[in-house]
Amino acid sequence: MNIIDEVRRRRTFAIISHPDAGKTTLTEKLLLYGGAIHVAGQVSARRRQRAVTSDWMELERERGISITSTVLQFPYDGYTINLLDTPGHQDFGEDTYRTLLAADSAVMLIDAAKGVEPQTKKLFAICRARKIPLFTFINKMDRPSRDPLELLDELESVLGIGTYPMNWPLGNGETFKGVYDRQTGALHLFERSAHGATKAAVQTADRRDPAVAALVDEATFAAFIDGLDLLEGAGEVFDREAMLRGEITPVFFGSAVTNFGVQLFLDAFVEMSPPPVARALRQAQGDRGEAQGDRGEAQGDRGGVLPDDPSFTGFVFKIQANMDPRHRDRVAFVRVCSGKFERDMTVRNERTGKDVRLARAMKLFADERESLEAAYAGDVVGLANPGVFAIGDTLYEGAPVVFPPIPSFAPEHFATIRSIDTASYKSFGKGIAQLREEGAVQIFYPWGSTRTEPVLGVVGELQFEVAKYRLEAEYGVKTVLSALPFTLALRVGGDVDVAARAQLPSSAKLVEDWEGRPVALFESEWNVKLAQEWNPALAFLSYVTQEVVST
Ligand SMILES: Nc1nc2c(ncn2[C@@H]2O[C@H](COP(=O)(O)OP(=O)(O)OP(=O)(O)O)[C@@H](O)[C@H]2O)c(=O)[nH]1
Ligand SMILES: [Mg+2]
Repeated sequence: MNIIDEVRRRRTFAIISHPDAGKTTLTEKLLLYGGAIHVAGQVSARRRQRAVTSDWMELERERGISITSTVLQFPYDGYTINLLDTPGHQDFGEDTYRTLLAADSAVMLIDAAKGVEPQTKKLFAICRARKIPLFTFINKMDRPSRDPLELLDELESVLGIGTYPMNWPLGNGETFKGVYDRQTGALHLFERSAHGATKAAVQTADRRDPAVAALVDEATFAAFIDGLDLLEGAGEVFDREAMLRGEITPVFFGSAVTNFGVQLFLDAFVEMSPPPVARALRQAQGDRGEAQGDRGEAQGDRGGVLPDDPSFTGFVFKIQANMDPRHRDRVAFVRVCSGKFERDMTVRNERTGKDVRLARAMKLFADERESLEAAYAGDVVGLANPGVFAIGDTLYEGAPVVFPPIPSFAPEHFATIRSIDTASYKSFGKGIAQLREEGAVQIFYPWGSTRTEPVLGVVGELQFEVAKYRLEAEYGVKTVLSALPFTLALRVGGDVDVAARAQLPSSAKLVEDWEGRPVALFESEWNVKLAQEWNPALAFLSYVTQEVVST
């Protein structure tokens, strides 16, 4: 098969939503119907029950929440699917943000009882900014739900996106009996299987069949028929181009936990969702833009690197250590953007300018991995990372290219962290370095210190807890954290010696970042203003590399 055919078969998407809408549960069921697993696990598995595949981290299983995004690649019906399950909690929003950069489309989950929730709104804004196609799955229909028409209205009014229901639910909660597929005109009735752990049986029937009316009470049936009549009366046709531009979203109803509507969704999704498209390059006026060379110029007007360009390009969007605790490995996640990736190939890392031989490449399936021979645009590849890759690195063969930088979020919470046991100091240092490399925390040190007591900076406080837990579970280091009152970290621009002697308000603190650059920590904007007045030769600059739609 040639590159064009391979690219056409790729579907790379992220599942996003407010916490608890059922992303990990839907992921598990997509794996089940996709034939990638045979028995689905539960998010909060009791002992001896199977736990879900994508929440592989011990703390995730303990808490029943997702903390880090997971990549699952599997074949389905002639397609190669790269499914990215993301955490919903805003404290892990930076990880979700980076993962969205690797996706070509997104599936937005809505809890049918709750509608559009705050975190969903923020994640939607990111998808909108990237103009990626968005699919909507209205989940938990097995529980008492809001009126489906009202939910569609809310998507339109709160998010400002057009909706096109692909199917329509019959009942909700106890009365939820199935969904009517508007494309085929078949009503899919489902039976609840034991804990939804295996595929549910499906029968189809005519929607006006008296046997269908007999399944539910009169009011439920009437609401179902009325809703459908209203939709069909409106006479809208599905506009695929508008979907590809992110202007309308196809909507599916279902219940991930009981498997209702999962197969229908999967089949429609692989057919409707887009394969990888051209990837934008960094703007030429950017500081390293000149490195784009011939390819950037030649393709600039075509919107960047084309997925079927024969030369390999890709970028690192995530780094994760210890997915396999026995091997203490460090893995860099690379999104392939063009060409053919082959094991043992040599590529250039644009940031370091060095050539790297990619000897250990992996196909990713949560914490499991297989060795990989080849990959194409859309695929996410795991590379063993002995410290040569960082988040945002562009890898390429042939003419130089640079993908846009991956912005980091501004930390808002700070704490000093100390290893309780001085004997474990080496492991402590290793753990801290790794968490920094993953972007799980930001690390600062008191200015000019011996770098023994780091200051952690995080976007959300749960990240402190994860750092502490992982240092102990993965590096055997018990730590104590002491909260600091700062809320802002600003880079100090100007002469370094002047910065070192800067006159700061007593509540502020001068620290250095990992690279040794001066950074000032402040409690309030007011203090930043004072510092600026007192030090006219210095500039107090945002620590983040680029403005992002903050989650
Ligand atoms: N009744 C019902 N419960 C569901 C359904 N889907 C998921 N749940 C439950 O909702 C809870 C949260 O599910 P998860 O799949 O972990 O949600 P998530 O969106 O991945 O959550 P985070 O990753 O932490 O943001 C779990 O207890 C699930 O069993 C559903 O269709 N119906
Ligand atoms: Mg989850």
